Amino acid sequence: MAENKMFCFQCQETAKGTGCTIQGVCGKKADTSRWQDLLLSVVRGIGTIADSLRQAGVKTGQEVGDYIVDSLFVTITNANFDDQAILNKVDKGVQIKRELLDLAVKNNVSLPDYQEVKWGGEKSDYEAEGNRESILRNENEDLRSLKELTVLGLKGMAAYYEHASRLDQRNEEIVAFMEKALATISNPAADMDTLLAIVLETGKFGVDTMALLDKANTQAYGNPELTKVNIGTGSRPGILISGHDLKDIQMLLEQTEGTGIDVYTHSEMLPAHYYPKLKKYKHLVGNYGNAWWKQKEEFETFNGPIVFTTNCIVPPTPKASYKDRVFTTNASGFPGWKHIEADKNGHKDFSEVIELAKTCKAPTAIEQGEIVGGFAHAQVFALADKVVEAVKSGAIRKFIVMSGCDGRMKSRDYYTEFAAQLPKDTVILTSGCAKYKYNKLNLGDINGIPRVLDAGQCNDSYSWAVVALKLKEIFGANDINDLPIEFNIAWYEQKAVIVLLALLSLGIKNIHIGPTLPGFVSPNVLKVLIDNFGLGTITTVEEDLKTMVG
Ligand code: SF4
Ligand code: SF3
Repeated sequence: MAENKMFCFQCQETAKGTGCTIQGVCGKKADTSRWQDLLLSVVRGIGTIADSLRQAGVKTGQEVGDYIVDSLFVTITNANFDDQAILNKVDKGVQIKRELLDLAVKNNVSLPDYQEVKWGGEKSDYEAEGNRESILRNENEDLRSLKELTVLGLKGMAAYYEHASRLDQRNEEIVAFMEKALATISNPAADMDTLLAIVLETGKFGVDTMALLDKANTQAYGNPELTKVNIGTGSRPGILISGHDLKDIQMLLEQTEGTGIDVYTHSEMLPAHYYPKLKKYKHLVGNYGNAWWKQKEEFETFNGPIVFTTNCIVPPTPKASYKDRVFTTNASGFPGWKHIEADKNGHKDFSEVIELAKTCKAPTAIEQGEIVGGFAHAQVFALADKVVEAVKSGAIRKFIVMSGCDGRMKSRDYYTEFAAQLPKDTVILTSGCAKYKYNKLNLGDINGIPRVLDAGQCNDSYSWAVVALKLKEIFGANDINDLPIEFNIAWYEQKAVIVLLALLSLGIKNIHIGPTLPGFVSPNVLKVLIDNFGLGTITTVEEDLKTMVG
């Protein structure tokens, strides 16, 4: 068998469902994969040392937590393909680690002797350390599975934490947990029970992080409200903004106001339209295109500049006409694309993007019409009487949570068919880019309640947990699992992992995940998840309709 050039199994599209070993299906090269492995090893080292210092009562400062968060985010699927940007993060991490080691010596704090702590950080050893610290360093597949489940959950948590922190919401307990979890998975002696416990605790902190981001977003921009979003185009040049970071779209909207340039959202930025303090901008004209994986065609016809605030980037083909008009910011990056940095006050200057937009044609229309969204928890509560009445009268038989991710696999057509074939007395609760599989189907409404309720981005799955807990209270149910709610979650990358772990930590059982089970869950770990949580995958639309709706 050919030797592995790399090993990555973190997303749903991993080669053969087991792992990418030559090049990523996502386009990630073996070198990039090694530098990500190296960066993760530096992060584990820093997390372990910071955890020991914290236990000893020694303060480490905000820079350490921010570094851990940002570095984890950089390694999320489709976030950053730029080797130099990753290596710069490694350099910074080595420096932070040395400062923490000095702090430990000064305060007489003894540290664990794990490889991640001992590694000296010599540049000449980067390649060897990256190779040593690959995912396959853990030989036992069950221990590896639990460690990866933890770190992949931490990546999703880090992404959400970073968005919240950019809106000045931080939480020291979440950072402390991240450090503890990184220390736990660095420990070569950690056993199954210890690792299982840390996986479950990751879910608990996942809920806290989603709550933190919900607070950050709603305090900054108001509660999402029922909104119709135009999917057509205007006649002026436009800038397309993708990813999840609302602070970025806010700054872009402020800087484009009065310039004659329109702003369009793409993929996971669609929910920006639902927030009162963002939708007030008249030049936020619509949402262009679909989920991330269609970008290669859609960016061609958009004609103007594109700004990536986070994942999901698809590497362009050499012939792509748009490749000189793409910008990245935050944890995202791609070689050759200009990266916009924030100044020390968090401000970003988008003037280069705006000037470029002025030289571009208006977007070519690829669709016409509107889609409806904005059903986060506050908007659903505003309709609570109507919803409760519809459930009591039997007008609504079931809610199906279909949150999560979209992706390019043909098998995801399942979600379009499942949505289309759901009986007319069911309502889909969605969030994340999974919605693009069915949000243009015109599934109608039940007594004025749309049959697809979109809460927002993937992190807004939190809204469905809040709504479920509220319904439990209203209906006086003993158990959240007694409610007429089913979970049919589509996953792709690591934000969906933290959403899943968060739902499990809330006691939600019998969640179906698809289109396939994760490659990083070993058969024994899967058995634990099935036995304890009834976790399952999807089968056929007909079978699953019978199981979930009856
Ligand atoms: Fe493969 Fe997914 Fe990893 Fe990319 S992120 S290398 S597709 S497993
Ligand atoms: Fe989508 Fe990447 Fe996951 Fe935020 S943008 S849900 S896949």
